[in-house]
Amino acid sequence: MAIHIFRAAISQSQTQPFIHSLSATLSRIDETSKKRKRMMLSCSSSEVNPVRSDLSFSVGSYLIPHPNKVDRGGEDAFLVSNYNGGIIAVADGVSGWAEEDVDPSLFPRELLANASSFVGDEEVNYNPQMLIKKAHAATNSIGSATVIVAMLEKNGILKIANVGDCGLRIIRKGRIVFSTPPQEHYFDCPFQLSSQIYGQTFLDAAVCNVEMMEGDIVVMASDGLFDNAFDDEIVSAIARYTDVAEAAKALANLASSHAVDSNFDSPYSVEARSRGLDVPLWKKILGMKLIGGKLDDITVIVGKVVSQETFLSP
Ligand SMILES: [Mn+2]
Repeated sequence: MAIHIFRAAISQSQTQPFIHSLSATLSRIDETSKKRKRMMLSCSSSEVNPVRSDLSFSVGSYLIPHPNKVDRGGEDAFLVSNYNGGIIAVADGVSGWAEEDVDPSLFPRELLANASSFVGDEEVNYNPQMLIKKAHAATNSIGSATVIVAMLEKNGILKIANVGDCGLRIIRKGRIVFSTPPQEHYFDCPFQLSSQIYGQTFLDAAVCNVEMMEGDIVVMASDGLFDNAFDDEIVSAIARYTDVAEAAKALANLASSHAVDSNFDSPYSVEARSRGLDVPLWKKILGMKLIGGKLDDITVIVGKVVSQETFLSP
């Protein structure tokens, strides 16, 4: 209940620009504005101590490197910060740089180390697109990476900026209510921030804001999860865990088991076939098809939205 009292304190004009146009979100705004009116009446009594309910993330993470890259820890990087309501980010180093004798893990790691140092920056102003801009500008390593950043405001607004094919799902009451679509030039070539002039920039980021509710679960991951696990599998796995660290580990293990399974018809193989990629014709005639998981680094961050009541001095 406290959350509604807090919402009574913020005006419609302050919240409206942040609202993402999800129908689920919109119906909730209507509901909230009715409750807001009711709560404003009940708050008017001088005997009631004001209570504020801040939303924040409870976060668990898990990374399983590509089987051939275990010794170097893989080429994904991730960031978890408790600044404000919480910041989570994943960057996935583009592996093609290994052919140029460049360690593909350097760029994403430096990118997110820089992002970590800018989380409270005045110019960033708690805007994930600006955080990407500043972190990218400060990165000196050669290489490139896809990156996704999500920042939760204490009022429940989740701000997301995404360049490439890392992704994020929001699960509410056992259903996915929001997904980020991947951005790519062509199959298997995602948008990417780069040390080179031809790469994408913060201006290419897909940006959106979603109003979160207490109990919502965010699953943020590198493509290693989404290429190997379907959304319904992710939702079922999440439903089995209350602990976010265990949930992240379970999702990473699920994707990892599919990645090494040559008989699993993964999201990656389904997508490849839909783009016209398949086994040679003679194999097709024998009833064979392109199938199997995709070996990759797998990084999973699970964030649960929790509320904390703050009793304010009268
Ligand atoms: Mn990857």
